[in-house]
Amino acid sequence: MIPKSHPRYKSLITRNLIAEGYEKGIVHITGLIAHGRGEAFDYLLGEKTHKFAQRAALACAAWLAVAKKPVISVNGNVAVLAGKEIVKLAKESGAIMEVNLFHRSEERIRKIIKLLEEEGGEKILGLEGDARIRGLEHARAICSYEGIYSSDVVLVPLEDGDRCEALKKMGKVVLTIDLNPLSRTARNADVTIVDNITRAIPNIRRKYKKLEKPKEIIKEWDNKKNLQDALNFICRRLRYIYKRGLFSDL
Ligand code: PTJ
Repeated sequence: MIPKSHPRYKSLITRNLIAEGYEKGIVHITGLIAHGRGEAFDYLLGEKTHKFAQRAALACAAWLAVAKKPVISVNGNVAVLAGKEIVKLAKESGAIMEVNLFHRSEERIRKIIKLLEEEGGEKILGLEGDARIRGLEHARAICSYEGIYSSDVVLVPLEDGDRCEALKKMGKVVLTIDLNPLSRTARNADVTIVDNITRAIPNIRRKYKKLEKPKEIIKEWDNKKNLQDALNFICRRLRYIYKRGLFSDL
């Protein structure tokens, strides 16, 4: 039991979710490594949602609103960290949920679908595996025809860079959530929310509910500039701490 008074309570609880998810066979073992990388970047961000993440969440909501066939891709980490919120976002935005795994296994897909159904999710795709993401080899290319394959806009949080690129080449609008602004996924997506998924999904939902003039938001969106803002923030923060020797503040 982690005491609520622990200064890193939230972070430790989130870490436990990932560890339990692994023990239940939902999170892939490499999901633990991916989580650690995410934690490191969240540390640099001060574990807060910044303006650049707010702006990207708004752009993401705008794309979900104008999409003809929006799909939200769910992997092991996403399911345990934000399953409940993803189900709500899918319902509110009319998006289809597809369990789409990098390390594909039917057993894990079934477990993730069950988890999402327990949170109220319906008609979750993933098991069909009747289409392929073009340009990728092996099982990581498999997807659902009715889901990712025929989508126009796809939200792929915590995604692998190769698959993000392949989805772009298929002509999809790719929205992502990635704490690492330097990752290939972050740099290739149309909208990158540099924030923790635990904060980002509720944030997209808030923006979606109050959304006005989505087409204008999309027209003005500049993902590269926004990513640069995220990087600049991290650099400024590190420089500030370095200059003042306030290492305990980091
Ligand atoms: O369940 P599977 O088989 O589909 O596998 C899922 C993982 C995450 C293991 C797989 O997609 C993978 O290996 O991803 P990568 O290439 O490690 O990329 C994950 C990205 O997500 C990294 O850039 C991390 O910094 C970032 N990340 C990790 N945790 C979070 C995060 N971003 C936002 N919120 C997080 N909590």
